[in-house]
Amino acid sequence: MGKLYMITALAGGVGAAKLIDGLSSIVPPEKLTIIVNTGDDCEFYGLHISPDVDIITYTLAGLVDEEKGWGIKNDTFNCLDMLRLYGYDTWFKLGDKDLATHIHRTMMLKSGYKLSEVTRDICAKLRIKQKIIPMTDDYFATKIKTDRDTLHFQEYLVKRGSVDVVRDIIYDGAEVAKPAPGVIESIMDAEIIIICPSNPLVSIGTILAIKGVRQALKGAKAKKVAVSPIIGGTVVKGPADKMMKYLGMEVSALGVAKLYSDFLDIFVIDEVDAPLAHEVEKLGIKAVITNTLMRTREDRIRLAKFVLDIAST
Ligand code: FO1
Repeated sequence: MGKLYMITALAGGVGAAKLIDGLSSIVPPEKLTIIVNTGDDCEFYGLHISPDVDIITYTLAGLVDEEKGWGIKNDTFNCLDMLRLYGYDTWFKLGDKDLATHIHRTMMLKSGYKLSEVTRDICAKLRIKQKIIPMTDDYFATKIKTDRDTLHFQEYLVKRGSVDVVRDIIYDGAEVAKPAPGVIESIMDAEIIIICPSNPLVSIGTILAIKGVRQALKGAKAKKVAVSPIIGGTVVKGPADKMMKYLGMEVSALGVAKLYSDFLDIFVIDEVDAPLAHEVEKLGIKAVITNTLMRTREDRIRLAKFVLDIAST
């Protein structure tokens, strides 16, 4: 790779973290900014949890539990065991070390710092040199309207195991939430923008729902490349396929391309989806085909290199 490009990535949790890990091994850290979904943020025991921000942070710090894709490796759950004894709900598995992050975040927020400032502090302390920016410092909660009730996203995903029929997705707070400092700037300054293979509705869709973000993407000079999170009609992880089906969308890479068609230049789809390339191109998006599965670290690096090569030619 010749020129060193300024790269901004839009990211959710586990799927995004794999590509970000690949990118971080080939891109100098000062050239990489990651804008992260905060629609999944939740509160337990008075603590502010920011799951996607933590997944990206722990991954870049080399701390993530690789098997689960979230939490800290070799963490213990003594605190949670004790909380269970006291009668608290413990379905959201917060490890002992992980809890330290949430305690630190909550204490800083209570002292008046913004989520983006807290994130910067955590990154500095974990010696992360890439810039991680939460999409907003304001309240934003993704809620899932099922055929029975309305749930916070983590209740839908973790507590109920994403078994419910999804009637609607509510971006609670989207009308007032402003982009965090640096979000719009990093989109406008980037030479390459990467939309990670994350849930297009509840990870990327939330970022796009923040005032000014979609507009900035449309106007940005950067080459905008997305990697499809849907391979052969299903997802590697998470409920994106179920959600898209219930909401009457086409559950395929093409269905995802349609959600990004107003700003996207290039769409990276898997080899098994090669027959969809023509339809993607009819949307005015260049379709490129490769193996998008990231099973190993080598896969992550290979896909990251592929994305950068495609974006810089
Ligand atoms: N995912 C689960 O499936 N079960 C859990 O108990 C769980 C706990 C958890 C704690 C901290 C954290 O940062 C993430 C956690 N996740 C858990 C992952 C999280 O629910 C989702 O993967 C993301 O919100 C979607 O990107």
